[in-house]
Amino acid sequence: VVFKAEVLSADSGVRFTYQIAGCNRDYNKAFGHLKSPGWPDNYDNNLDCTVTLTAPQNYTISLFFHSFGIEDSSECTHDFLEVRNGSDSSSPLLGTYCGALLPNPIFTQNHELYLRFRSDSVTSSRGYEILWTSSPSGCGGTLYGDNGSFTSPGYPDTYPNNTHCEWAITAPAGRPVTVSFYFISIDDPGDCIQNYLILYDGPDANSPSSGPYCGADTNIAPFMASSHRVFIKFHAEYAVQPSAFRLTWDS
Ligand SMILES: [Ca+2]
Repeated sequence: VVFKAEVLSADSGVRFTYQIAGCNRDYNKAFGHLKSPGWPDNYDNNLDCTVTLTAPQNYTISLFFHSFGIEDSSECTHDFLEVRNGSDSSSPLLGTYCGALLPNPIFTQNHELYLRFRSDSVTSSRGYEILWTSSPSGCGGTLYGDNGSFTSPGYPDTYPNNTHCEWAITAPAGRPVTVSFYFISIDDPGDCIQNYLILYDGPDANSPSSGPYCGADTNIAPFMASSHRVFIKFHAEYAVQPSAFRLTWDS
């Protein structure tokens, strides 16, 4: 804003008021990052925001909660985030969330999600940071952002037999990515041939690789990439034992 006055008299003045434009959003893309209004500050009172995600036709969406804090109340009647599988408020309800516990990821059966975030007139909290991606193969996709997390399909439940997922992490240019093994339990006889996770230091599977990883090692050192891009391949022919993983990244 530039204000310029040639002549000044005693009762001159200018005053501005502003308000944040509406918080409704519609995204027509395959991946993205959702933050509550005002993030990383607490959200405001009296918000009612709807967000629709529309991935390409024939894709399914994975929604990963990375950070979460919404005023807790019985049955989430005060503040809440509601997620529906479809394009509007009458689509099937997948969940209504509040409190401080990180919700489990959501995996849709189609390419549309409807989210509504509502806050009442008192008590706010820090809000949420959510990552979403989509792909035509039921799992995997592009993961964009300076930090985030993602999981095996169905997490925290066991992934299905014959699962093959590929994720491509892209952080802002100039920010090398570090991937941490928050939780990993990949059922395998020990040779990591039928069921495994491989990380690549670059944009695709032609880049130098790290792994394969399998088993339930709780002490795997973080994977430090040399650039802002990491490619991840997960392959599982079967799971006999309960198996799942969750990885996080920072840059
Ligand atoms: Ca509230």
